[in-house]
Amino acid sequence: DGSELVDIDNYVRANYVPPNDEMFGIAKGKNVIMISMESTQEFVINKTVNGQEITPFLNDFIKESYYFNNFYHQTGQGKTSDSEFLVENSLYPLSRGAVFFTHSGNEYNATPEILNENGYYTASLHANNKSFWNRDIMYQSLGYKRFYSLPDYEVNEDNSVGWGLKDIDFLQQSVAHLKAMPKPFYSKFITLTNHFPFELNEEDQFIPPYTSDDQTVNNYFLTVRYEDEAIKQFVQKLKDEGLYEDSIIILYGDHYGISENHNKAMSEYLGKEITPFESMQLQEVPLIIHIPGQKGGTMTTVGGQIDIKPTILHLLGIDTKKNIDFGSDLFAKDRSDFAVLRDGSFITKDYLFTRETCYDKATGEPTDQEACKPYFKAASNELSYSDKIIYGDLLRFYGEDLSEPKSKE
Ligand code: GP9
Ligand code: MN
Repeated sequence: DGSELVDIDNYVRANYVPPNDEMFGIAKGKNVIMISMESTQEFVINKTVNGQEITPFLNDFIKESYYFNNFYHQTGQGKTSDSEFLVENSLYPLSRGAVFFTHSGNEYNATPEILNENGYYTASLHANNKSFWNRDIMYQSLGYKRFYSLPDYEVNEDNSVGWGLKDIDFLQQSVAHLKAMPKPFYSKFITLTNHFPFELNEEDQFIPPYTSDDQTVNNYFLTVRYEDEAIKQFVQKLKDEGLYEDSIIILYGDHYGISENHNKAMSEYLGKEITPFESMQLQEVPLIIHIPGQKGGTMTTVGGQIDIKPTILHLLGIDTKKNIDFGSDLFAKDRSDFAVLRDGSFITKDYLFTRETCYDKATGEPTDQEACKPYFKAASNELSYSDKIIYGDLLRFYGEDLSEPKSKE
């Protein structure tokens, strides 16, 4: 029965943070265009290679958007699929394997399902085989009305590289799909060109390459620069087609692209040693939310992908008080600065805890364990309660009156 959900429900209720009145419903009825930026880490934003910006478009776009610069990916082995899981369920992925494969038959209460109930059309768009990461099956559990996958795109040798259709072509071709959708729509785009090993044709290299002896890192800057161009052209097309003003645009990085195997070149690029503290800071990914008519600004709150679901729902004016969400609205005034990563590391306003060491964020140096101690319980509760929900398929009981003890038969 649902008794196992009672404790968890109490925990989530106790941690509920009410929305910011000034932001709640500010995008009511607007389309949602969300882009998962493949392997895009925060460290490239507002940075240069050989004096040239790596993300010139995003650097400008940030100035007219809300930009969260202390935002972390929380994915595990399920990589992109884990980020999708986090963003749309406000649950943590699993510590091993990909929940998209292992628990696709569970009951969920995901953003697409909630938005269907609120009059939205919901679609995911990704120019890859539909069964990759078991998406075709999992998307049914998440409530997607439509999955535009490989057969929905014109893919040939000229417009492909690496993993498949190039981002510029993918996003350009996708606009026709957007135009055909009933309004308002919630749409999620999953980019691909900036995927390891970051292959790119000569004609798509918009900046001169970085010249370390690490080819992966050198290539990464080029494919991030290409992705930036793809998003720029996409936004322009949204404007040309009259979709821009009626849509909020949400961009986030799905997970890291540069692993610790590349610390030598990264240390050279960043001009500092990559300590465990710096490795954690490299798990930051960009989050950009553009709302038409809003000036935006830089938001320094510490958060993660788990916070996106309540954030979006509140912007659209949808209440989340009864949801089993582990994240909280990033615009909420009373939210605590807190992000828990899947390996149990966590980040607060002033401290960062990883590999049994507590770091002072101001100095990047280890500090007294006592400073991190107050957060240990919360960090482990977050992960273990979320795991319980997934392993027990507990959202089957969501919506039942949990205060009524069920009679045993
Ligand atoms: C595949 C794409 C990339 O469809 O989402 O997956 P990843 O390897 O990044 O998890
Ligand atoms: Mn990915």
